[in-house]
Amino acid sequence: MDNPVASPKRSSAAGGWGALKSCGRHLVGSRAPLTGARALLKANQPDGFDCPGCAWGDPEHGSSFEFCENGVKAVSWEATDKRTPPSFFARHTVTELRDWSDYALEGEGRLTQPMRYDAGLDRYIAVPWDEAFAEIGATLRSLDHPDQAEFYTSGRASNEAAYLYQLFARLYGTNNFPDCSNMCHEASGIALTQAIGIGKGTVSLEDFEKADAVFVVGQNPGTNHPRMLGDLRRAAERGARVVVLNPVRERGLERFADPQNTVEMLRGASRPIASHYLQPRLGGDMAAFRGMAKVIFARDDAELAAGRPSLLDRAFLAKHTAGLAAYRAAVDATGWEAILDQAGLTRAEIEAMAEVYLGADKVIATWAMGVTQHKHSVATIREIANVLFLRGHVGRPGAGLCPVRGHSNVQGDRTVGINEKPPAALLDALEREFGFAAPRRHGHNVLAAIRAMLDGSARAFIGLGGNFARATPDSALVAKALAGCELTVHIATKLNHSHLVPGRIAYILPCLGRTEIDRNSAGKVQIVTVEDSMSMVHGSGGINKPASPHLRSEVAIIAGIAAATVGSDKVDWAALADDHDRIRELIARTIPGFTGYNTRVRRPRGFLLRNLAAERVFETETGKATFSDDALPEATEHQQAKRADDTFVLQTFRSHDQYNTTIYGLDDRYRGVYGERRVLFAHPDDLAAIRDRLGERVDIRGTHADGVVRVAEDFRLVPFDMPRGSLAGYYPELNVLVPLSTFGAQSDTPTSKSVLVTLHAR
Ligand SMILES: Nc1nc2c(c(=O)[nH]1)N[C@H]1C(S)=C(S)[C@@H](COP(=O)(O)OP(=O)(O)OC[C@H]3O[C@@H](n4cnc5c(=O)[nH]c(N)nc54)[C@H](O)[C@@H]3O)O[C@H]1N2
Ligand SMILES: Nc1nc2c(c(=O)[nH]1)N[C@H]1C(S)=C(S)[C@@H](COP(=O)(O)OP(=O)(O)OC[C@H]3O[C@@H](n4cnc5c(=O)[nH]c(N)nc54)[C@H](O)[C@@H]3O)O[C@H]1N2
Ligand SMILES: [Mo]
Repeated sequence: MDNPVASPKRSSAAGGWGALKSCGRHLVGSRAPLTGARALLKANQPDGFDCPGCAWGDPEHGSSFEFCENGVKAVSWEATDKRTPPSFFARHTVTELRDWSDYALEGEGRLTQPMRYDAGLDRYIAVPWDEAFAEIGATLRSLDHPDQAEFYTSGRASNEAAYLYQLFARLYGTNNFPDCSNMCHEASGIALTQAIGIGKGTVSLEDFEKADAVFVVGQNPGTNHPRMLGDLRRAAERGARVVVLNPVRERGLERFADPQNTVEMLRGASRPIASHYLQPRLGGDMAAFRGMAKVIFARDDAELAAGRPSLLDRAFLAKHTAGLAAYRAAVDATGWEAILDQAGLTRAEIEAMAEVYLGADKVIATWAMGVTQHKHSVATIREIANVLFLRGHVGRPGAGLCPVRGHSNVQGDRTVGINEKPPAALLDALEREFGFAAPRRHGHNVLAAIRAMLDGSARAFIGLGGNFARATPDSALVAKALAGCELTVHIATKLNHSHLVPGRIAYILPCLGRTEIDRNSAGKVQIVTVEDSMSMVHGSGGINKPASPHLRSEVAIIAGIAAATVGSDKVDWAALADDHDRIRELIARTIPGFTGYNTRVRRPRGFLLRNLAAERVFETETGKATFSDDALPEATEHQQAKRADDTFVLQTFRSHDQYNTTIYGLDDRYRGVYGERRVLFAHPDDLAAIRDRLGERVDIRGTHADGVVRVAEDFRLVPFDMPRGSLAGYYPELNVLVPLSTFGAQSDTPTSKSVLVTLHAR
């Protein structure tokens, strides 16, 4: 037998040798194969660090390393031995660096020292930490009002860093917490709070072992949550039905070869995952679920008429839910024509979905960005919840609602207080503990923060991680917004484009990554904690030597800025930075669910934050699981595009070689794209017509009529199995086309999965 790694079998399934080969390349490419490999063995282990990749849960017996290709990339990206020291910045002006790609910038490696922008030289120059803190503090204090400052969080920040950050900003006097989740699962939080009283999912990993049917909606786990594929595959092997709703045929959802299964790897075998693969139109999921509900009600009516028992969980509906009658009326009022047109599915396909649902005792629904980044995302998620309620699929084993989170701690950051509309109970608790009057005004989310920076009412931007300038819509406008600030501060591990649109006073503050050892002044190793998509809170401690002796932990950096801004009378910042146990004690005293935090988090696998909805206690306005009765959108973007000649609906998604705005490589292996990112996927028939009219390469123009001209230039057309009339391409290159002025109802989430565009010859 060939050496499998040297000559990998090309398999058409996700995972498999392709994944292993890719891992080897990423470890070697990071120029840190040893540190990287050692680090990998500790990822998601009880005594290691939490994988900075995704927010999927960890298995109960955390002893065997769960292989994950994209976890490898995330770890080796951080554990690289490449550096961007002050000499790098001496060689390159900021203006010059602005022309570099995202890939090239982060490819230069880890930041090593705090840097201050010198406008005269157009370069970043190294500064001592204390000088940086003093000037940042003085500038924040000089603003007319605390609401002139924006405190952005990216979801990799630990619970400890996020808690300190919100405490600092509130002591300073504002609730301006734009957060990456505003562009991500905001709609899930809002819809679930309305429906079940808590903005989180209700399932655990164990539920996937019991489910009879799993609906995977608007999600590409083969790339973005690879460890979820293992759970889906095991479910499929047990005979559970896996129903995929995705306009695009994602290979990872069709077949999967488990890299941990030796026999399978040697035989080049793979297993089918999806039992049903349905390809709705972009934004058509609400209609698809509404159609299912119509079928379910009709089937139930027929059973009752024939004198047989109801197909619905009548006991659950009566005892635990509110609003069923209004929902039923809304379903009855929705015609099949609208359903089929919006969903882009046949009636037979929707009936098949309903049959799977009716044939299963335990149903789970999972979803991600394909659902949350539309105008009607909140209504869609409520519709998914409505359908699950009908047969009582919430709050019992093997069933439930599962928004699959993005960043590894985006859920935890919210739990510990990153919230621009904080509940009174949180502010009351902070006031009691720290003896200050917390600001009660609602603050800014991402879109409000951008508007405020653009109109001059916000003048300072602090970024705890992330890449605000590239992750947000209308990239050019956002760059202008940041550059117009009096102060910009970025706490980061690698250089990115947000750092290259400096405010008048601008800093890049380099921090330790999660894989690195964090020691306090007494040499004691510190851990941080994170919460996964299943509400499990666990510890994370680095094992690698820090990338530079000058790096500080995120906690220490926030503490330094806070002390220089609000002083240390109310909070002893230095003491908290020195011992994270003290921060956890404060969290335990002010955030519900964290009693005994320091002990419980040191148990293998950590602890589960109590989720009342999973126990069928629904803290909604009605005190019950609550049905919605929304009408379908009047016209989805697809329907609008059909009316206008030559208009397409574009979704922006992730390639297999990227982590959000971080580009690891230029391949998208599962979609057959190699060495390039400026591609535009289209249905083969659409593609042929476009090519005849315009040629191989096209420019894309946004058609949203708000006076802003939006053009993305030079994209190569690639045929793909997807509905006609839709296009797909990569974020962040296409963010120039996503309008700031279209966003989700209630959620304010940019509509990154439904952008109206036209194509033009080059
Ligand atoms: N390796 C890696 N892992 C990641 C990330 C990463 O960039 N790289 N990002 C992390 C983050 S922050 C997040 S939020 C998650 C994102 O995880 P995903 O939500 O899987 O991310 P996207 O690539 O945006 O994929 C969206 C999927 O939804 C489909 N889709 C688009 N529009 C629709 C629609 O209208 N209906 C339906 N049914 N489907 C639709 C697309 O075809 C695509 O398959 O992953 C996290 N994990
Ligand atoms: N068009 C379009 N736009 C989108 C999306 C989309 O699907 N389409 N998705 C949206 C979603 S779901 C999200 S979550 C956002 C993501 O938005 P962000 O969270 O703002 O972006 P990231 O690309 O994850 O941030 C990458 C940067 O984080 C820094 N970083 C990495 N690790 C660490 C660390 O440990 N500590 C610190 N302090 N910094 C670190 C590095 O400097 C790196 O350059 O983008 C959104 N934007
Ligand atoms: Mo996300």
